[in-house]
Amino acid sequence: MHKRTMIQAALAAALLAASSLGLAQDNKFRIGLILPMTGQQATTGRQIEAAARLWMAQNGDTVAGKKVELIVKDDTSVPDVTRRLAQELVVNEKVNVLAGFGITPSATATAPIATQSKTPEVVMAAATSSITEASPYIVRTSFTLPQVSVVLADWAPKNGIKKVVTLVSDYGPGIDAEKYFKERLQLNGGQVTESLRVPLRSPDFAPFLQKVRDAKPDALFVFVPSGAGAAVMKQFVERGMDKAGIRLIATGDVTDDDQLNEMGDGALGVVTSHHYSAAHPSAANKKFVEAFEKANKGLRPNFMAVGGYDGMRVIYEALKKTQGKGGGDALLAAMKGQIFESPRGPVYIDAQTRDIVQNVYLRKVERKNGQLWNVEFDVVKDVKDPGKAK
Ligand code: VNL
Repeated sequence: MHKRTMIQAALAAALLAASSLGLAQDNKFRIGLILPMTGQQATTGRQIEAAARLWMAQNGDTVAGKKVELIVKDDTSVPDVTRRLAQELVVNEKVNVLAGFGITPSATATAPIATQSKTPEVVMAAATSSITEASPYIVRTSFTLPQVSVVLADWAPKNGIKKVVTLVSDYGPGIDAEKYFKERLQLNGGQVTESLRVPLRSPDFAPFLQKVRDAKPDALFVFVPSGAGAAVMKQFVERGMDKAGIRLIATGDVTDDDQLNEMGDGALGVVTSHHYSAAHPSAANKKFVEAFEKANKGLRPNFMAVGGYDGMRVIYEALKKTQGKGGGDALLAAMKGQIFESPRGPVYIDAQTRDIVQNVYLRKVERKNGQLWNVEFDVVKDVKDPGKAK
């Protein structure tokens, strides 16, 4: 055997031994929550940790006779760090479930560890379509970029938007958004005339926006990850794009509830598609938003918080169903097919794909009671990830 293969085999054996040992050892149920708590994606970590803690405060920390322990680790959104932390959590801390994952590369870097140790990996944030295919132990409670992008590409041409330039972060979810938006727009008789990609780390939007100005499309379609939307919005307005008659349309990651209020009037009227708005008018969501704000000094929950909150529900329900006696395979089986009402609306975990099926809403930024909100004005129900159809 090659040295590398031997090391991998030894590691796989260690991971498996560690995870099965963990089962019988004590009466604890450990959730290893790996998130970006510092660095460019820190808002995502803050939202998800707060949501997980809210879930536990509301639902207790004893489930099926087990004491639930949340172990939070900061991966600074560096995938090598995510992988190392996941390995330590499985081998040393004997976690029963791995969860979190702020960005796609972190989720996929952990996939081999989930597979080898037979530990469910609950992806609460990352949203590239293919993530769930990286391991049969991955279950997702966030969303996918194809899921929300096709809905906007159906809306646009019916609303005077035919010629579009796309601008996305140059990695998994951005490439998904670009591809699925473009294909669907073309199918609907529209056209993407140019596809621009900006780096994920410290992007400078100015030169790209200048290109868009010169191209004079009906609209600019944007995807950037949570936390980066305010910068795009600011530069879009500063460069007078809206005055030049170019509309901004985007996935809801751009008009992120975490930052929306700071974006100011420049954001008014921007139409986006997404699976969650803090303004979603349901009793369940009202309760969720109020409780979240109360527990976090007025911080408004965003779509990351909802992915974390629902992820905790999926884990708790699986623990209940297996009566605290299940290993990774039993937990995974109990996660598949779960159906429930989320603050975002009705959802289920597709048993075949392990991905979330949910409503996708069209929303417009409006000012209400002095605050900016993504106000939903239309909905497409039970949208499956289009990336899985092939
Ligand atoms: C991803 C997708 C990350 C959408 C995001 O924010 C987001 C990802 C941190 O898959 O990396 O809004």
